[in-house]
Amino acid sequence: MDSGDVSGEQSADPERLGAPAGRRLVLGLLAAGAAGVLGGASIQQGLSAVLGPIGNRDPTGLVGLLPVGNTFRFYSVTSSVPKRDASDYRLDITGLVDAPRTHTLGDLRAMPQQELVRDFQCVTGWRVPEVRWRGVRLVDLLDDAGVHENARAVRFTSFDGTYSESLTLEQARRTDVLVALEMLDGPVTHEHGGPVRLYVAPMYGYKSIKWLAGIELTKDVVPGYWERRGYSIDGWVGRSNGRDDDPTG
Ligand SMILES: Nc1nc2c(c(=O)[nH]1)N[C@H]1C(S)=C(S)[C@@H](COP(=O)(O)O)O[C@H]1N2
Ligand SMILES: [Mo]
Repeated sequence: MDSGDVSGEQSADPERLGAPAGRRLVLGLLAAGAAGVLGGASIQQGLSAVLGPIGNRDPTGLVGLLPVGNTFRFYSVTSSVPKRDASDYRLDITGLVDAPRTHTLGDLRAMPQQELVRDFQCVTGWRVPEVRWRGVRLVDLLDDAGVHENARAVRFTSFDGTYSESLTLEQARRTDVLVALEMLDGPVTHEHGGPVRLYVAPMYGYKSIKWLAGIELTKDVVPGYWERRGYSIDGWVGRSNGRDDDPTG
């Protein structure tokens, strides 16, 4: 089975990894930038390339302040993830539903698509503004399967075999929660969690599970991977994890 290397926020909470080395590197890069060692567009490319791995474990929050351009980091808690495409991708909808479903990529592409242009923000401090997302509204998939009255939450699993996430049923029914087939004006790439990932627009990036494989309706919320390691179950941007001011006041 073909396997793609992705690395990033691996086994430890990025906010708890040792600070000193990261801080030294960050300050060194700031100095390099200030001295004009790099020029023009190459500053962004150079720093992005170097900062990729550092950004994944940025306990200082300083990386988020650097002028590195608004780029994504690629995160995975596993060292490799199998590749899936239209021939073998499946999305299972199970649990407290009338009609469990298995959708192929073709099935999902044939459903009505919703487009959203929204910022993407990781709780560790980086943000990519105005990303274009396209996919099936999660609520449409839930309605199609017929959610039981006693279901209160949704559990998401990944074909990386390790990551998981959760939403309350109320959150899952929001129209700005997508089972995304496209981001950044093209199919969701393998590194970004393709062919299908979740996109929870109003919440921090960790809610947007990559390599989505399973949607299970449950009685209660089952905390996800990072939530069992200290992140808030409700990941509203600006209202949790103490990193941002609440834009709603
Ligand atoms: N399967 C899986 N999904 C995941 C993660 C992960 O490690 N594995 N990391 C989460 C976090 S913390 C963030 S910020 C985003 C990053 O998305 P990107 O890798 O496309 O930039 O994915 C989220 N979804
Ligand atoms: Mo994140």
